[in-house]
Amino acid sequence: MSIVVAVKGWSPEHWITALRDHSPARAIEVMGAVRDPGKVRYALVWKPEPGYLRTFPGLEVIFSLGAGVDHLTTDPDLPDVPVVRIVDPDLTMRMTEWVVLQVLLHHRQQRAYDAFQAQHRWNGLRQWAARDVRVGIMGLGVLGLDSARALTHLGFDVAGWSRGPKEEPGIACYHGEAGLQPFLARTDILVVLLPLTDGTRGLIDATLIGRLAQYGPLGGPVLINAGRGGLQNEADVDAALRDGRLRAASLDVFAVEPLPAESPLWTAPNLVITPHVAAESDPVALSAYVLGQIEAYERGEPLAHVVDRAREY
Ligand code: NDP
Ligand code: OXD
Repeated sequence: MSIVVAVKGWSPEHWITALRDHSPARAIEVMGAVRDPGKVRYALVWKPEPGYLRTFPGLEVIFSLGAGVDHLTTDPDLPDVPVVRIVDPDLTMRMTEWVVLQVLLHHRQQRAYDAFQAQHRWNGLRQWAARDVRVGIMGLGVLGLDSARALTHLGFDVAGWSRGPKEEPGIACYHGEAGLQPFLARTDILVVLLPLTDGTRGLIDATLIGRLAQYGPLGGPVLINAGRGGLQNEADVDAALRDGRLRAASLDVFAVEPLPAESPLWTAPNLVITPHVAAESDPVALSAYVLGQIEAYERGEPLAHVVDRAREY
Protein backbone atom coordinates (compact mmCIF):
# COMPACT_ATOMS: atom_id res chain seq x y z
CA MET A 1 0.00 0.00 0.00
CA SER A 2 1.69 3.23 -1.11
CA ILE A 3 1.39 6.91 -1.94
CA VAL A 4 2.48 8.19 -5.35
CA VAL A 5 3.75 11.75 -5.77
CA ALA A 6 3.12 12.94 -9.34
CA VAL A 7 4.00 16.60 -9.81
CA LYS A 8 4.84 18.36 -13.08
CA GLY A 9 6.85 21.60 -13.00
CA TRP A 10 7.64 21.19 -9.28
CA SER A 11 10.46 19.31 -7.64
CA PRO A 12 9.10 16.09 -6.07
CA GLU A 13 12.00 15.86 -3.56
CA HIS A 14 10.57 18.51 -1.23
CA TRP A 15 7.24 16.66 -1.10
CA ILE A 16 8.86 13.28 -0.49
CA THR A 17 11.05 14.68 2.31
CA ALA A 18 8.09 16.40 3.94
CA LEU A 19 5.93 13.25 3.67
CA ARG A 20 8.69 11.05 5.12
CA ASP A 21 9.35 13.50 7.96
CA HIS A 22 5.69 13.46 8.88
CA SER A 23 5.01 9.75 8.33
CA PRO A 24 8.26 7.68 8.04
CA ALA A 25 6.52 4.30 7.84
CA ARG A 26 4.53 5.02 4.68
CA ALA A 27 5.79 3.76 1.30
CA ILE A 28 6.22 6.66 -1.11
CA GLU A 29 6.54 6.25 -4.89
CA VAL A 30 7.50 8.92 -7.42
CA MET A 31 6.10 9.47 -10.91
CA GLY A 32 8.47 7.96 -13.47
CA ALA A 33 9.90 5.37 -11.05
CA VAL A 34 6.89 3.59 -9.58
CA ARG A 35 7.91 0.08 -8.58
CA ASP A 36 4.51 -1.46 -7.99
CA PRO A 37 1.54 0.45 -9.52
CA GLY A 38 -0.87 -2.13 -8.07
CA LYS A 39 -0.02 -1.08 -4.54
CA VAL A 40 -0.69 2.65 -5.00
CA ARG A 41 -3.67 3.70 -2.91
CA TYR A 42 -3.30 7.49 -2.78
CA ALA A 43 -2.07 9.93 -5.46
CA LEU A 44 -0.72 13.40 -4.56
CA VAL A 45 -0.73 15.27 -7.82
CA TRP A 46 -0.13 18.54 -9.64
CA LYS A 47 -0.82 18.59 -13.39
CA PRO A 48 -0.28 14.87 -14.06
CA GLU A 49 -0.47 13.84 -17.73
CA PRO A 50 -4.04 12.95 -18.77
CA GLY A 51 -4.54 9.21 -18.33
CA TYR A 52 -1.65 8.81 -15.86
CA LEU A 53 -3.87 8.17 -12.83
CA ARG A 54 -5.67 5.39 -14.71
CA THR A 55 -2.50 3.31 -14.41
CA PHE A 56 -3.14 2.65 -10.69
CA PRO A 57 -5.90 0.01 -10.41
CA GLY A 58 -6.06 0.18 -6.59
CA LEU A 59 -6.27 3.99 -6.34
CA GLU A 60 -8.71 5.15 -3.66
CA VAL A 61 -8.20 8.93 -3.33
CA ILE A 62 -6.62 11.65 -5.49
CA PHE A 63 -5.23 14.70 -3.66
CA SER A 64 -4.73 17.83 -5.75
CA LEU A 65 -1.68 19.60 -4.34
CA GLY A 66 -3.28 22.92 -5.24
CA ALA A 67 -6.63 24.51 -4.44
CA GLY A 68 -7.58 24.46 -8.12
CA VAL A 69 -8.54 21.17 -9.75
CA ASP A 70 -8.89 22.11 -13.42
CA HIS A 71 -5.62 20.20 -13.99
CA LEU A 72 -7.63 17.08 -13.08
CA THR A 73 -11.19 17.77 -14.22
CA THR A 74 -9.94 18.19 -17.79
CA ASP A 75 -8.57 14.60 -17.79
CA PRO A 76 -11.13 12.47 -19.69
CA ASP A 77 -9.61 9.34 -18.08
CA LEU A 78 -9.72 10.55 -14.49
CA PRO A 79 -10.49 7.53 -12.26
CA ASP A 80 -13.86 7.59 -10.56
CA VAL A 81 -12.50 8.06 -7.02
CA PRO A 82 -12.81 11.08 -4.70
CA VAL A 83 -10.69 14.12 -5.61
CA VAL A 84 -9.67 16.16 -2.56
CA ARG A 85 -8.35 19.69 -2.93
CA ILE A 86 -6.21 21.91 -0.71
CA VAL A 87 -7.96 24.04 1.86
CA ASP A 88 -5.29 25.09 4.30
CA PRO A 89 -4.50 28.30 6.20
CA ASP A 90 -0.95 28.37 4.81
CA LEU A 91 -2.17 28.57 1.21
CA THR A 92 -5.09 30.85 2.04
CA MET A 93 -2.86 33.36 3.83
CA ARG A 94 -0.39 33.41 0.94
CA MET A 95 -3.20 34.28 -1.47
CA THR A 96 -4.59 36.96 0.82
CA GLU A 97 -1.11 38.53 1.05
CA TRP A 98 -0.89 38.67 -2.74
CA VAL A 99 -4.38 40.09 -3.23
CA VAL A 100 -3.90 42.75 -0.53
CA LEU A 101 -0.51 43.64 -2.02
CA GLN A 102 -1.97 44.15 -5.50
CA VAL A 103 -5.02 46.09 -4.30
CA LEU A 104 -2.82 48.40 -2.23
CA LEU A 105 -0.27 48.78 -5.03
CA HIS A 106 -2.94 50.16 -7.37
CA HIS A 107 -4.87 52.05 -4.70
CA ARG A 108 -1.71 53.77 -3.36
CA GLN A 109 -0.42 54.47 -6.92
CA GLN A 110 2.87 52.72 -6.20
CA ARG A 111 3.78 52.26 -9.85
CA ALA A 112 3.56 56.03 -10.43
CA TYR A 113 5.82 56.63 -7.42
CA ASP A 114 8.30 54.03 -8.76
CA ALA A 115 8.41 55.99 -12.03
CA PHE A 116 8.85 59.32 -10.19
CA GLN A 117 11.70 57.87 -8.15
CA ALA A 118 13.45 56.68 -11.31
CA GLN A 119 13.20 60.28 -12.58
CA HIS A 120 14.37 61.75 -9.22
CA ARG A 121 11.01 63.54 -8.95
CA TRP A 122 9.44 64.50 -5.60
CA ASN A 123 5.78 64.50 -6.59
CA GLY A 124 2.75 63.73 -4.42
CA LEU A 125 -0.49 62.53 -6.04
CA ARG A 126 -4.03 62.93 -4.77
CA GLN A 127 -4.83 59.94 -2.56
CA TRP A 128 -8.35 58.61 -1.96
CA ALA A 129 -9.30 56.81 1.24
CA ALA A 130 -9.85 53.04 1.09
CA ARG A 131 -13.52 53.58 1.97
CA ASP A 132 -13.94 55.43 -1.35
CA VAL A 133 -12.70 52.43 -3.35
CA ARG A 134 -15.11 49.60 -4.22
CA VAL A 135 -13.45 46.20 -4.50
CA GLY A 136 -15.43 43.37 -6.09
CA ILE A 137 -14.28 39.79 -5.60
CA MET A 138 -15.44 37.22 -8.15
CA GLY A 139 -15.46 33.89 -6.36
CA LEU A 140 -16.41 34.17 -2.72
CA GLY A 141 -15.05 30.74 -1.76
CA VAL A 142 -12.26 29.87 0.65
CA LEU A 143 -9.74 32.26 -0.93
CA GLY A 144 -12.10 34.99 -2.05
CA LEU A 145 -13.74 35.24 1.33
CA ASP A 146 -10.46 35.50 3.22
CA SER A 147 -9.23 38.26 0.89
CA ALA A 148 -12.60 40.00 1.19
CA ARG A 149 -12.36 40.00 4.97
CA ALA A 150 -8.78 41.32 4.95
CA LEU A 151 -9.70 44.14 2.55
CA THR A 152 -12.75 44.99 4.64
CA HIS A 153 -10.47 45.33 7.69
CA LEU A 154 -8.37 47.80 5.69
CA GLY A 155 -11.49 49.89 5.10
CA PHE A 156 -12.27 49.07 1.45
CA ASP A 157 -15.89 48.89 0.35
CA VAL A 158 -16.01 45.18 -0.53
CA ALA A 159 -18.52 43.08 -2.47
CA GLY A 160 -18.37 39.48 -3.62
CA TRP A 161 -19.96 37.41 -6.38
CA SER A 162 -20.55 33.68 -6.19
CA ARG A 163 -22.66 31.01 -7.84
CA GLY A 164 -25.06 30.55 -4.94
CA PRO A 165 -26.34 33.10 -2.39
CA LYS A 166 -24.14 34.06 0.58
CA GLU A 167 -24.34 36.27 3.63
CA GLU A 168 -21.20 37.75 5.11
CA PRO A 169 -21.11 40.67 7.58
CA GLY A 170 -19.66 43.83 6.04
CA ILE A 171 -19.54 42.37 2.50
CA ALA A 172 -22.20 43.04 -0.13
CA CYS A 173 -22.97 39.62 -1.58
CA TYR A 174 -24.21 39.09 -5.15
CA HIS A 175 -24.70 35.81 -6.95
CA GLY A 176 -25.55 34.19 -10.24
CA GLU A 177 -26.25 35.73 -13.61
CA ALA A 178 -28.78 38.19 -12.16
CA GLY A 179 -26.26 39.46 -9.61
CA LEU A 180 -23.43 39.97 -12.07
CA GLN A 181 -24.46 43.32 -13.60
CA PRO A 182 -25.09 45.16 -10.28
CA PHE A 183 -21.88 43.62 -8.87
CA LEU A 184 -19.76 44.80 -11.82
CA ALA A 185 -21.39 48.24 -11.91
CA ARG A 186 -20.25 48.95 -8.34
CA THR A 187 -16.68 47.61 -8.82
CA ASP A 188 -13.59 49.84 -9.14
CA ILE A 189 -11.09 47.01 -8.50
CA LEU A 190 -12.12 43.55 -9.72
CA VAL A 191 -10.36 40.64 -8.01
CA VAL A 192 -10.86 37.28 -9.75
CA LEU A 193 -10.60 34.17 -7.59
CA LEU A 194 -12.88 31.85 -9.53
CA PRO A 195 -12.13 28.24 -10.44
CA LEU A 196 -11.76 27.44 -14.15
CA THR A 197 -14.83 25.49 -15.26
CA ASP A 198 -17.07 25.31 -18.31
CA GLY A 199 -19.18 28.01 -16.62
CA THR A 200 -16.31 30.47 -16.02
CA ARG A 201 -13.96 30.00 -18.98
CA GLY A 202 -13.38 33.27 -20.85
CA LEU A 203 -15.67 35.24 -18.53
CA ILE A 204 -13.28 38.19 -18.24
CA ASP A 205 -13.67 39.66 -21.71
CA ALA A 206 -14.26 43.05 -23.33
CA THR A 207 -17.98 42.96 -22.52
CA LEU A 208 -17.39 42.30 -18.83
CA ILE A 209 -14.65 44.94 -18.64
CA GLY A 210 -17.08 47.44 -20.17
CA ARG A 211 -19.59 46.74 -17.41
CA LEU A 212 -17.21 47.71 -14.57
CA ALA A 213 -17.63 51.10 -12.82
CA GLN A 214 -16.32 53.75 -15.21
CA TYR A 215 -15.99 56.86 -13.06
CA GLY A 216 -14.41 55.56 -9.86
CA PRO A 217 -11.67 57.27 -7.87
CA LEU A 218 -8.80 55.39 -9.56
CA GLY A 219 -9.50 56.91 -12.97
CA GLY A 220 -10.84 53.67 -14.45
CA PRO A 221 -11.34 50.04 -13.47
CA VAL A 222 -8.51 47.79 -12.30
CA LEU A 223 -8.39 44.01 -12.90
CA ILE A 224 -6.59 41.59 -10.58
CA ASN A 225 -6.64 37.89 -11.55
CA ALA A 226 -5.09 35.07 -9.54
CA GLY A 227 -7.76 32.48 -10.41
CA ARG A 228 -6.74 30.94 -13.72
CA GLY A 229 -5.55 32.33 -17.04
CA GLY A 230 -8.38 30.59 -18.89
CA LEU A 231 -10.85 32.88 -17.12
CA GLN A 232 -9.60 35.88 -19.12
CA ASN A 233 -9.60 36.71 -22.80
CA GLU A 234 -6.01 37.91 -22.95
CA ALA A 235 -6.38 39.83 -26.22
CA ASP A 236 -9.30 41.75 -24.69
CA VAL A 237 -7.36 42.52 -21.48
CA ASP A 238 -4.35 43.67 -23.50
CA ALA A 239 -6.51 45.92 -25.74
CA ALA A 240 -8.35 47.40 -22.73
CA LEU A 241 -5.05 48.27 -21.00
CA ARG A 242 -3.73 49.92 -24.16
CA ASP A 243 -6.82 52.05 -24.87
CA GLY A 244 -7.51 52.89 -21.22
CA ARG A 245 -10.74 50.92 -20.68
CA LEU A 246 -8.71 49.28 -17.92
CA ARG A 247 -6.71 51.68 -15.80
CA ALA A 248 -4.35 48.92 -14.63
CA ALA A 249 -4.15 45.21 -13.95
CA SER A 250 -2.26 42.55 -11.99
CA LEU A 251 -2.16 39.07 -13.50
CA ASP A 252 -0.65 36.02 -11.81
CA VAL A 253 -2.16 33.45 -14.18
CA PHE A 254 -2.21 33.05 -17.95
CA ALA A 255 -3.78 30.81 -20.57
CA VAL A 256 -0.30 29.51 -21.46
CA GLU A 257 2.30 29.31 -18.68
CA PRO A 258 5.08 30.34 -18.70
CA LEU A 259 3.71 33.40 -20.50
CA PRO A 260 5.28 33.13 -23.99
CA ALA A 261 8.04 35.66 -24.75
CA GLU A 262 6.06 36.94 -27.74
CA SER A 263 2.90 37.70 -25.71
CA PRO A 264 1.92 41.38 -26.09
CA LEU A 265 1.01 41.38 -22.39
CA TRP A 266 4.70 41.73 -21.48
CA THR A 267 4.58 45.32 -22.72
CA ALA A 268 0.99 46.24 -21.86
CA PRO A 269 0.86 49.54 -19.94
CA ASN A 270 0.09 49.55 -16.19
CA LEU A 271 0.22 45.76 -15.97
CA VAL A 272 1.85 43.89 -13.08
CA ILE A 273 2.83 40.32 -14.03
CA THR A 274 3.74 37.67 -11.48
CA PRO A 275 4.59 34.10 -12.60
CA HIS A 276 1.78 32.06 -10.97
CA VAL A 277 3.19 32.54 -7.48
CA ALA A 278 0.25 34.21 -5.72
CA ALA A 279 -0.18 31.24 -3.39
CA GLU A 280 2.47 28.59 -3.75
CA SER A 281 1.85 25.12 -2.34
CA ASP A 282 4.24 24.63 0.57
CA PRO A 283 5.31 20.95 0.86
CA VAL A 284 5.72 21.03 4.66
CA ALA A 285 2.34 22.61 5.44
CA LEU A 286 0.42 20.75 2.77
CA SER A 287 1.95 17.30 3.37
CA ALA A 288 0.69 17.59 6.95
CA TYR A 289 -2.76 18.48 5.59
CA VAL A 290 -2.85 15.53 3.14
CA LEU A 291 -1.49 12.98 5.62
CA GLY A 292 -3.99 14.21 8.22
CA GLN A 293 -6.77 13.51 5.72
CA ILE A 294 -5.35 10.05 4.90
CA GLU A 295 -5.13 9.16 8.60
CA ALA A 296 -8.74 10.29 9.14
CA TYR A 297 -9.88 8.34 6.06
CA GLU A 298 -8.17 5.18 7.36
CA ARG A 299 -9.98 5.61 10.69
CA GLY A 300 -13.21 5.52 8.69
CA GLU A 301 -13.92 9.27 8.85
CA PRO A 302 -15.21 11.16 5.81
CA LEU A 303 -12.77 13.01 3.55
CA ALA A 304 -13.00 16.81 3.67
CA HIS A 305 -12.98 19.24 0.73
CA VAL A 306 -13.97 16.66 -1.86
CA VAL A 307 -14.48 18.15 -5.32
CA ASP A 308 -17.97 18.04 -6.78
CA ARG A 309 -17.31 16.50 -10.19
CA ALA A 310 -20.50 17.92 -11.69
CA ARG A 311 -19.62 21.51 -10.62
CA GLU A 312 -15.91 21.01 -11.54
CA TYR A 313 -14.69 22.65 -8.30
P1 NDP B 1 -13.62 27.62 -3.81
O1 NDP B 1 -14.15 26.41 -4.47
O2 NDP B 1 -13.58 27.66 -2.33
O3 NDP B 1 -14.45 28.91 -4.28
C1 NDP B 1 -14.85 29.10 -5.59
C2 NDP B 1 -15.81 30.25 -5.64
O4 NDP B 1 -16.15 30.52 -7.01
C3 NDP B 1 -17.11 29.98 -4.90
O5 NDP B 1 -17.56 31.14 -4.23
C4 NDP B 1 -18.08 29.65 -6.05
O6 NDP B 1 -19.43 29.94 -5.77
C5 NDP B 1 -17.55 30.56 -7.12
N1 NDP B 1 -17.97 30.10 -8.45
C6 NDP B 1 -17.66 28.95 -9.08
N2 NDP B 1 -18.26 28.88 -10.28
C7 NDP B 1 -18.98 30.03 -10.40
C8 NDP B 1 -19.82 30.55 -11.40
N3 NDP B 1 -20.08 29.89 -12.54
N4 NDP B 1 -20.40 31.75 -11.19
C9 NDP B 1 -20.18 32.43 -10.04
N5 NDP B 1 -19.38 31.99 -9.05
C10 NDP B 1 -18.79 30.80 -9.23
O7 NDP B 1 -12.17 27.86 -4.42
P2 NDP B 1 -10.92 28.60 -3.73
O8 NDP B 1 -11.39 29.90 -3.21
O9 NDP B 1 -10.22 27.69 -2.81
O10 NDP B 1 -9.96 28.80 -5.00
C11 NDP B 1 -10.37 29.56 -6.12
C12 NDP B 1 -9.40 29.38 -7.27
O11 NDP B 1 -8.20 30.07 -7.01
C13 NDP B 1 -8.92 27.95 -7.53
O12 NDP B 1 -9.89 27.20 -8.23
C14 NDP B 1 -7.66 28.19 -8.34
O13 NDP B 1 -7.98 28.21 -9.73
C15 NDP B 1 -7.20 29.56 -7.89
N6 NDP B 1 -5.92 29.49 -7.16
C16 NDP B 1 -4.83 30.16 -7.69
C17 NDP B 1 -3.63 30.15 -7.03
C18 NDP B 1 -2.47 30.93 -7.54
O14 NDP B 1 -1.36 30.81 -6.99
N7 NDP B 1 -2.65 31.78 -8.54
C19 NDP B 1 -3.43 29.41 -5.77
C20 NDP B 1 -4.64 28.77 -5.31
C21 NDP B 1 -5.82 28.80 -6.00
P3 NDP B 1 -20.24 29.15 -4.61
O15 NDP B 1 -19.62 29.64 -3.30
O16 NDP B 1 -21.63 29.61 -4.76
O17 NDP B 1 -20.02 27.69 -4.84
C1 OXD C 1 -3.52 26.27 -6.89
C2 OXD C 1 -2.46 27.00 -7.61
O1 OXD C 1 -4.55 25.95 -7.49
O2 OXD C 1 -1.35 27.14 -7.05
O3 OXD C 1 -3.34 26.01 -5.69
O4 OXD C 1 -2.69 27.49 -8.71
